Amino acid sequence: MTTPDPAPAATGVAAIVPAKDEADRIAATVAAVRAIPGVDLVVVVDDGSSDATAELAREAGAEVARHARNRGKAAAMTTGAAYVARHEGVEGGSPRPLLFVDGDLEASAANLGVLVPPVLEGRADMTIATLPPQKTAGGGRGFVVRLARKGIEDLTGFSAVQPLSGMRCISRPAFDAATPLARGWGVEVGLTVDVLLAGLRVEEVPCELHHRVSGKDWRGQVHRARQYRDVALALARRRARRGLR
Ligand SMILES: Nc1nc2c(ncn2[C@@H]2O[C@H](COP(=O)(O)OP(=O)(O)O)[C@@H](O)[C@H]2O)c(=O)[nH]1
Ligand SMILES: [Mg+2]
Repeated sequence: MTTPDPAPAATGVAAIVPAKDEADRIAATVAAVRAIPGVDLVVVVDDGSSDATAELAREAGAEVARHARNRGKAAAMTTGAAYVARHEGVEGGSPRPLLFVDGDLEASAANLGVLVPPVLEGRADMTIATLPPQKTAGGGRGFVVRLARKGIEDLTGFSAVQPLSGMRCISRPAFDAATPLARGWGVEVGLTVDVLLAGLRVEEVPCELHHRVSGKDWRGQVHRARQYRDVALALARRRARRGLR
């Protein structure tokens, strides 16, 4: 008796861009992501935008999934992954890894190519981009970053340089290990913790990226407050699951 051959390894990745009101930046981001070697599908998930994000993404060559109403970043990522699963193009092969990309990176998104080979070649289960200092300073004092870093470290022993970075390439088994995703802005911390606790390998990779930095204005403050709430909730849930307080 012969054992069946394992499914051939995936040769491409599917990019997912969760986006809300990114009309100014989405076309440049999509164009840059489409040019990354190995990316064979770009799905923009328009999360109830009130601007032309969806149309501009489609014109730039992305496929678009829409939420009629805003449901948050994690829900958009889940919708994107389900879209990819429904349109899986690799006949009989392993499901493609997913490349998550924020919509506000514009041309610098092309530099995300470094995240792909470690996952496609099976050296890592999830790669995470770390960003260089940005051209403008952020408006926060790093409370959310420190909460996230310490929470991840306490649960897993892994010390993340940039625990909130949204740019990640992740194998499908690793993605499944983190499903259902932590809600809202807790999604990145949830992914890191769940993938590590599943015994899988996470690697941070420096990447030349530039995005819109949240400032000191009220929008920036509200964004950071929501992030703090969602990160704290994601960590609390995971501590509770392990019987920790
Ligand atoms: N799905 C979804 N994505 C959002 C929402 N708000 C922002 N985004 C996207 O999430 C990504 C990161 O948001 P951003 O404002 O750049 O946050 P920051 O990088 O943490 O300052 C971008 O692609 C945004 O378009 C939202 O309400 N829902
Ligand atoms: Mg950003």
